[in-house]
Amino acid sequence: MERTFLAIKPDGVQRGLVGEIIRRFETKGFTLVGLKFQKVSRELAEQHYGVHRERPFFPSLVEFITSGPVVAMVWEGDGVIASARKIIGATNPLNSEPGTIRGDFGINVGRNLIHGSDAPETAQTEIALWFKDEELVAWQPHLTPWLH
Ligand code: 3AN
Repeated sequence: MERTFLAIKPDGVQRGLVGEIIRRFETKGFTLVGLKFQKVSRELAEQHYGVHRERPFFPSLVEFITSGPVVAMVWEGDGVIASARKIIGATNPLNSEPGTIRGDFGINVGRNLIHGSDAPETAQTEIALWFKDEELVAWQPHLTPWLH
């Protein structure tokens, strides 16, 4: 089953959008398999954004992602990588469609609320970078007996 890495960035946490953002993936039908709330070290930030190392905005990107706590998550489901990118919306919130997370809540490309892996290879790399195997929960909601 496909998995992706998502992180609610410090602006999403600061603005009280954690519940709203998680709700969108839950109600879509994807399965949460990993979740943690943490401050990001400079080392982790630089590894995570390694592909952007040469870009002019790299220092401010690292500065921002380490500036406050983030919610790191792994979500599972058929086609979750591409679907999550659609739910998130275009990189620049001014170009994101209404109905997407960035389209509904953002106006600034440097403060675009949430990160989502862009392909199977990056999803695998990012999940391994942010989570240990034992921090991920393999479960199938539809096979779990009703609890109420
Ligand atoms: P996405 O997050 O949509 O995959 P990427 O991977 O191209 O976008 O960029 C990673 C992050 O770098 C973005 N989420 C955004 O915060 C930041 N970023 C991208 N382009 C710019 C830019 N032109 N100016 C400032 N920050 C940018």
